[in-house]
Amino acid sequence: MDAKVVQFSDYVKKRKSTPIRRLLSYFKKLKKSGAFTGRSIAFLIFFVMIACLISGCKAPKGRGDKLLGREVTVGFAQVGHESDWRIASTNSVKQALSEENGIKLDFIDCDNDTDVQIKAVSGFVDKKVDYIVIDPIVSTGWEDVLTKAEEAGIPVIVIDRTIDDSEKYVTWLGSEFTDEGLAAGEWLKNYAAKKGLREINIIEVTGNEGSSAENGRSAGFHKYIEYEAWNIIDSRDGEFTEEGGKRVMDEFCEEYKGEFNVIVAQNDNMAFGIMKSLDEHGISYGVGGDMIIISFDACKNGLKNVLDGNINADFECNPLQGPACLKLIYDLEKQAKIQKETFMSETWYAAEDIVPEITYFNSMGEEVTEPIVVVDKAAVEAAY
Ligand code: GYE
Repeated sequence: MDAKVVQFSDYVKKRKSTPIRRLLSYFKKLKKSGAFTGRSIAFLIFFVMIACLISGCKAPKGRGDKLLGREVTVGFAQVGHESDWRIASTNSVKQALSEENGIKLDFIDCDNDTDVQIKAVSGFVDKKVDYIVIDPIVSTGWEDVLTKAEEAGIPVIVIDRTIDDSEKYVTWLGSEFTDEGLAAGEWLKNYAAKKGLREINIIEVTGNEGSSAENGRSAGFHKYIEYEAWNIIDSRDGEFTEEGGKRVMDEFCEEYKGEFNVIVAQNDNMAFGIMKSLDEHGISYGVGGDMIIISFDACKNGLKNVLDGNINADFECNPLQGPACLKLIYDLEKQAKIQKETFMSETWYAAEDIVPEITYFNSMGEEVTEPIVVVDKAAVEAAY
């Protein structure tokens, strides 16, 4: 047990024993004085009621009835540490699933290795943790290990990316990636119309193949490529990293120089690498440049680049999923009914005030109108 847990149990002890101790000392005094009268018994009952009320109400902020009544162990198999988004996700989960909140977290950074991730989950089952949280690197290959968790009676919570080949998890919490891609397509359609761009020739740098973030963003954006008959020059995997974005863009600059005018980066870190490559190849980009850059995530440095006019539009993906994940665990502890899916709310950002809003059919087939927020200093400040 480490220092924090000791402090926590000390606190519980204090809360429970104070009124009882007071009651016992009152009893002793009464016994000594031989004063067990009707009046003193009535006073005693009144005192007991007040003591119960006080002990019930005096819980400090953030705890009280949220306490789990037992230490809950949670194993979290995180994707890795490839991007600003990922770091924010890890911090958010670690902060929420803390000992202060009654949770002992077993965290494994799987470093983008799917075998490591399956082994991590299998290991959590062997360790008999109370819950398993998975952010799946890829969306397939899960049935066996999730069956093992189910047979051991361990509920699995999936966050961020989805698992598409097994139903053996209790709930999922994350973003609608297809909508992010659709929104990006609708924004580009409107932006190109306002700017009078006749030809759209796209270079796409995707995230890890097989991840639901990549699948969804590609599926959404490619609907527009199809409907609008835009040209897609090439598409390659930049693994969601700055180095990957730089490497792929270097290749594209060599192979297709002068043939493209739109670059889609499926996350901000790859956009940073892409911009480095464009600088080295003497290609201008952003507001007033030769390339339109579209990115996803909207992390702090991403939005700073939008504010500076380097990235034209950035479609947010919200990594701050820790508190909602904690709430799901509390609900499961209370055996409350929980939803199979929870969606994070997200904002679409742009550098210029040219497309104030977009209207499109989202992945549920609903027609939605959403604002495009022009980035200012406050938006950068508030970003993760
Ligand atoms: O966009 C990227 C990260 O799964 C939504 O993974 C996440 C993606 C995010 O590395 O930056």
